[in-house]
Amino acid sequence: MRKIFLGLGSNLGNKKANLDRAITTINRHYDIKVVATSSVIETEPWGMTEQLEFLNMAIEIETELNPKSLLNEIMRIEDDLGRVRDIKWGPRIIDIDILFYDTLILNVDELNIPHPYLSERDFVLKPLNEIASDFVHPVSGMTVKELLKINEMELSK
Ligand code: PH2
Ligand code: MG
Ligand code: MG
Repeated sequence: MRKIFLGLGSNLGNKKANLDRAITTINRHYDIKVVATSSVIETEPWGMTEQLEFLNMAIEIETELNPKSLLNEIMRIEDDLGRVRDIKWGPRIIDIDILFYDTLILNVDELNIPHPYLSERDFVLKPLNEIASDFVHPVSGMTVKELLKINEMELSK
């Protein structure tokens, strides 16, 4: 079975409700099943720091959709949940990112898998480590557990 992981984030409105709705909506999709969910963690904004704290989590899904179709479906779900696309890395009701699509490495236009900033983001690695600690990053060859450890060492410098 292929291992596909998504990262979820929200920092506008009722953040917990937004994450819950996202999971419900994803799971209701005819060709996507949510098979694992991490806990929800509160995180400091990364990249653009002048904004509200986020709630973040990671989930594992099963789907037969190819990466491009999966991205399209995810963007449609974000739109349905009221996502407005304006500032890069800015505040959002819901953000759903493809983190890993099994061992696939893909960089075309707006679709970059594995997620390009994954290894630098503790708000991704921490929840992901709960459900995918031994998953191997197909580019670096390191497990999520190892990436989290390195990330924590970098942050404590
Ligand atoms: N998402 C961003 C930018 N910064 N910071 C946190 N803590 N959590 C996020 O999900 C997040 C962020 C762009 O997608
Ligand atoms: Mg994102
Ligand atoms: Mg996104």
